Amino acid sequence: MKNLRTLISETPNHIGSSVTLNGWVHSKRNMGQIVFIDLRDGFGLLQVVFGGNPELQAQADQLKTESAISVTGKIVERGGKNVNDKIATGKIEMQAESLEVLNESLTPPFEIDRDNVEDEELRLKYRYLDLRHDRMHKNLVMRHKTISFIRNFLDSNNFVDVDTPLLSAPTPEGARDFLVPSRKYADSFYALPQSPQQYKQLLMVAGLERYYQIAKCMRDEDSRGDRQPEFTQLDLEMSFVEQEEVMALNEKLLIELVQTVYPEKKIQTVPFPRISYKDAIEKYGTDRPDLREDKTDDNLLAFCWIVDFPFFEKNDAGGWTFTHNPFSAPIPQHMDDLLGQKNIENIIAAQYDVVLNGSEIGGGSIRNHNTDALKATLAIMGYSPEKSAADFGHMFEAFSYGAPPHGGIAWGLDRLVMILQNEPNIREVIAFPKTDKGRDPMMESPRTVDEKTLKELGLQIRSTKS
Ligand code: AMO
Repeated sequence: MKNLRTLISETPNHIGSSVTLNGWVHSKRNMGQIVFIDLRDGFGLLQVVFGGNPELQAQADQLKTESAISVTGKIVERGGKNVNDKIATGKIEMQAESLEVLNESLTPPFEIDRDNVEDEELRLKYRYLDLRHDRMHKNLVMRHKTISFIRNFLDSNNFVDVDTPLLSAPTPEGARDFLVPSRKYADSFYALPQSPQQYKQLLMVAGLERYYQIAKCMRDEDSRGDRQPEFTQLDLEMSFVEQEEVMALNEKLLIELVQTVYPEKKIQTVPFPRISYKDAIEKYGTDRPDLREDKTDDNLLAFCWIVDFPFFEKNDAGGWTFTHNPFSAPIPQHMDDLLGQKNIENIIAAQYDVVLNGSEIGGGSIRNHNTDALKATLAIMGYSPEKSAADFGHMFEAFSYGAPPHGGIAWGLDRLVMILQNEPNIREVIAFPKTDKGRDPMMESPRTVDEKTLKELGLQIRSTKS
């Protein structure tokens, strides 16, 4: 009978026994008398030795790298000088007794065990091979550990994970919406959410009190190193809270996350420094300063909070627009100015951003839970009562049923994991990202669709040139 499969990470517990390993041919060396294979599975790497059996050796010599194989043999200790301290299983090896090729691989378009492949298009076209690389594999595992820690922490703090719709309504949240044409309502569109902002506030009206979600957000904006059209937030919202409580909970979560999942890293200053927006701009010329005392240290984390943001700023047309989102409240002492629509340039929002090593990794605010404050915000921005009602009528209505005071935050999870993993851009920590031109070369998206589909949706392409 065939052995049950053993994971490579478990092989040190099987010295002296015969086991079966499944995995990929990481590399192969033919030394004449002996063929060596480095076998890789999802959990480790082990040297497999084919010697003493010419038939088996010839079979091993035929193996192509990256083929999926199953190999049975005895786990033995390596002789002193053959120990490889670089890998966890470097003190042992397998003496192969039999070999089965489960699926042969073509020659990969780039070397899996390489330091870097410059061609981003090629990497993304063959992302499933790119992800076989140890560094990429680790990035996904650490991303998972980070999310898993967050979930456990929030779970033990009475947060409820609620998923909210992806087919939503167009909203003026700041970026451009991705639209989804509706077949049943041929002149109408859903929009993919830029964030679950409105839903999470509606969940507060619904009495959830503490909500979170690892949420997909879609924004039709140009990609950059730290920006993707589709990204992931840790989104959370709390009822009956003030700014201090939201900040304290998030600071605790970030500190415990680092201590548990990244114990080798050092947080430069605890509690996190708090800097007003005005001071940050004056002193550092940016609202996301990099406060690290030693920028060459991969393991140094300099968090800070940026607070006291101006609520409004002038837009290109000379009118007022919000700096964060229209749902933010002013700090309590500026509520009268907001309601009276006066002193607009001096109104400070109850908003807080969390910055890490020069990157904005999160932002949130206390919200306007009463309709008058939200209406005043929209009026300052030049919305007519009709336009306000058309865009936000459902929020006004919801808030008029005893909406509790509430506030929250969203972290850019990809950005946080990028920094924790010392990666230069967020594509390295996202399994299937888009290129910097917003394309997926593997799925070939976006794509054109046929005439019949367009017709069903009531759409007509006017021109392929813009
Ligand atoms: P905001 O728009 O500031 O707030 O987003 C929160 C955090 O999400 C990250 N982020 C992005 N990451 C990758 N690609 C992008 N295109 C991208 N855009 C934003 C940033 C940012 O700090 N609903 C509010 C949150 C709230 O008020 O609770 C919101 O979405 O790290």
